[in-house]
Amino acid sequence: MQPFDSSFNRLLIVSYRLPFTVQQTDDGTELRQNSGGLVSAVLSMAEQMGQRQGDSTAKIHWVGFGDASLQSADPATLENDAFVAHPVFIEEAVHNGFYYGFSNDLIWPLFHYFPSYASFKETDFQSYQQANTRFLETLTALIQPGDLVWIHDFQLMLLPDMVRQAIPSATIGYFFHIPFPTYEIVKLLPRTWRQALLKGILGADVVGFHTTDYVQHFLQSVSDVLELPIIGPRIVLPDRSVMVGDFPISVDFFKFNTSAQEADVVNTRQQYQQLLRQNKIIFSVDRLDYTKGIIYRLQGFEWFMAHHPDWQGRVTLVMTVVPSRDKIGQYQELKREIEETVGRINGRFGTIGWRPIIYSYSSLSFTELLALYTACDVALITPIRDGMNLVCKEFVASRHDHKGVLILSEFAGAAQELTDALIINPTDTQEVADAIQQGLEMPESEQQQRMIAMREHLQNNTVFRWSHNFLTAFADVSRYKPELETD
Ligand code: GDG
Repeated sequence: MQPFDSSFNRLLIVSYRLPFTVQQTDDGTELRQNSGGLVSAVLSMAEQMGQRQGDSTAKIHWVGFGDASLQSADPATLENDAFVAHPVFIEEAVHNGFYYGFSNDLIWPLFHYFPSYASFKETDFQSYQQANTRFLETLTALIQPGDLVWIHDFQLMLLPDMVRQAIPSATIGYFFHIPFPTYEIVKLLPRTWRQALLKGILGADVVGFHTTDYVQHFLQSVSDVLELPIIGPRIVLPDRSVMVGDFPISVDFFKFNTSAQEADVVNTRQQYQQLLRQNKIIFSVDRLDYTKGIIYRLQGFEWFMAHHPDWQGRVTLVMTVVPSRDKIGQYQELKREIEETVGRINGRFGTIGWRPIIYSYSSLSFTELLALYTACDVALITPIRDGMNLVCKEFVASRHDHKGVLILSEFAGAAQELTDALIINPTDTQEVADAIQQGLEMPESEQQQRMIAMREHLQNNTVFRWSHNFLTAFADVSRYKPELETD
């Protein structure tokens, strides 16, 4: 990768979550850094920008919500070798309306094509505005000339324009991690809300989505709602332009590839295989969420069991559901439905010596996750909608043995890239069942051929390339003169 032409002094990341959580221990405050994709990408960007860990002037400043654990912490302690955290404190009632209300009860279901789950409340929109303003206050106290501000995700759609109004010369990037839906869905938002949200995003210089479809949907919404001219990937405003592009996020390929070969992962994998008595393993893991298609997945597995009795006793579905948002009624109901369905399938097909589904409602350690990625014969990933889906990319990156089959929903952003997976429609029970059969019976030579192609793609398109490409887009923006193209 060519180093990007960086004239930025500092990187200011803004996202709902901070890069670490704070734990109070007997010795004082301990920071636990998250290992998610965004944190890895940002660390690598810091290196690319010539910054060095341990150099206090080169740390990355990260603005995010200050949860209860941060409220009692001494602000001077909120930094580690890589990051300085700037918590945004928001009073509980406003946070509830902003986060649980507008973000998770309206934008999340609506933008994942679940309009009937969406709750439209004026008070939630007001909380969303107030919370975005709180982020602005923390940010404006921080920004210096030459900084690059990179804002993330659907909780902060109003923030780019708020920053633009406060500091017109700021350099601002915005990345959207969930699907951007078709205009027909955006139109369900009240007119003033959809105008405000789109105008909010257009405060950025560069706006990124995972796929070209999301880019097209966004551009069409901007054209219809705000009636702004669009030239190629650029939205033309009176005084500047906004560059919109697809930047598919990815994983740290080398980390997964290498860690999957480490002794503790290999040992854990062997233990699992022994426990399952060398049965074939189908694996799935996702947060508890109605977007992840967990019920359809179970129905596909049930259909497969019913129509392929020769596989009974020879295959196990290991399904981990990671607790998430389980204080919300809809999620509690989904959990109940999943557990009822698992119980029914196990009751229908199980025997004294064999359980078709091993289900757990818990999270896995990194070692356990890698052990299951590498132990399984089939990874069954069936979201009804997913902006990208990193689990499928992590599975492929872990398969240094070139074995295993990926079954992937056509509605995950990743399906645009991982075309050598068995691509299915998750609501088509029979298609899912057929893919399970095809995956379990696929000759090793075909597994290898498909896996190698997908691994090559991921090796060339890591999370580091994602952030690199996003930052490189700023060079085009600064050179672009709208009047040259509109003439
Ligand atoms: C949003 C968008 C988009 C999961 N279970 C365990 C565990 N995980 C880790 C995985 C993966 C991450 O969580 C999940 O990432 P996804 O991308 O699949 O899904 P979301 O959390 O919904 O993320 C999504 C993403 O943003 C990035 O833009 O791809 O579409 O919805 O990294 O490994 N990790 C461990 N134990 C678990 O049990 N250790």
